[in-house]
Amino acid sequence: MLIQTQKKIASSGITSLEHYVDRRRFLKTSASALVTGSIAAGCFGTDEAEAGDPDANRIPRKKLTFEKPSDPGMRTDEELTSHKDATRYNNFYEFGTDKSDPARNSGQFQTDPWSLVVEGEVGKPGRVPLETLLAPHGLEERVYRMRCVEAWSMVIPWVGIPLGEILKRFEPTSKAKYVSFETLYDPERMPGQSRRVLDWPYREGLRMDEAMNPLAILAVGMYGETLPNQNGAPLRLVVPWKYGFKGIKSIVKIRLQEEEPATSWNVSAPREYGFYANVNPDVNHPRWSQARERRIGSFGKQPTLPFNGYADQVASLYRGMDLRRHF
Ligand SMILES: Nc1nc2c(c(=O)[nH]1)N[C@H]1C(S)=C(S)[C@@H](COP(=O)(O)O)O[C@H]1N2
Ligand SMILES: [Mo]
Repeated sequence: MLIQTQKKIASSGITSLEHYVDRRRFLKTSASALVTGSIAAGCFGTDEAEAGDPDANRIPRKKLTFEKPSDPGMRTDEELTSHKDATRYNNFYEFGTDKSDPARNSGQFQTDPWSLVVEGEVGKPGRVPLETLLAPHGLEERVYRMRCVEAWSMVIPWVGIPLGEILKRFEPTSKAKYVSFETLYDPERMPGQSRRVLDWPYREGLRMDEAMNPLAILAVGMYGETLPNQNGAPLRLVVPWKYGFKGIKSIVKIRLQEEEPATSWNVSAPREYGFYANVNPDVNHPRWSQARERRIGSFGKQPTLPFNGYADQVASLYRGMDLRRHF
């Protein structure tokens, strides 16, 4: 499985992925190795860092490997977005609203120690250190398309754990119909939060059956390493059939509940952003047509697919629903 992966990536001939491919040559480890520090700290080449390069003052990432092969539906063979683009062109308003701000302003953000609070409609609520949260699970790699509502997209190799596997450990009650997520609120460490550009802390949510769909993951890494801060370290949500803003970063709290949770973008601009936000080329955002998208790193535009190309896996979740609500 691992060898096949290397071939596939090598054959795409993307030179900026050299390091990524190198990093795949590691012994199997479990998710616990991520946080017990048993993997050597690696960084994306101090040799690569140029003057003014955000990598120059970045806290080093750790190399990751994954135990569980993921099936073909979870691994597109489209060309990967370069590591550089995926880590320099970001939306993470806690560190500024320009695309280059998160990489420039998040380098020193400390994510260790980190813990997650799980509360609400669960049999076993509590605050769990990240290492305890991850320890029982094997990491998986998922190569997903990511589509932002601003009409650009990327292809990213995530490393993570199915969200449903994690939620089950907390024993959801029969009243758990929705999951609500919250990002850290700490304006001292996240300077963008001192401006009221959004209703802080950033909050997102899923319906319980969406959360249990095997495509939904909590990611702890990308390109074979722990997440860069600008991509939502140490723990972020990835739901590839929805617009990027659903993929909440740097999560500190998960709450299971009976009612549909409030979400930051919907609270801030209800005419523009809904709760479902399933990728839909037929429903336009007031400012951006959703029919086509620009794949970062390539020229021109390509058509956007319903549910971002994951309709086979998720369309059944929405049978009988008004498609307009999908925005
Ligand atoms: N906490 C938080 N999460 C966030 C955002 C944000 O501003 N704050 N931006 C969202 C948006 S709009 C997108 S497109 C993706 C971008 O993820 P990436 O930078 O890893 O590509 O993160 C999402 N998650
Ligand atoms: Mo986005």
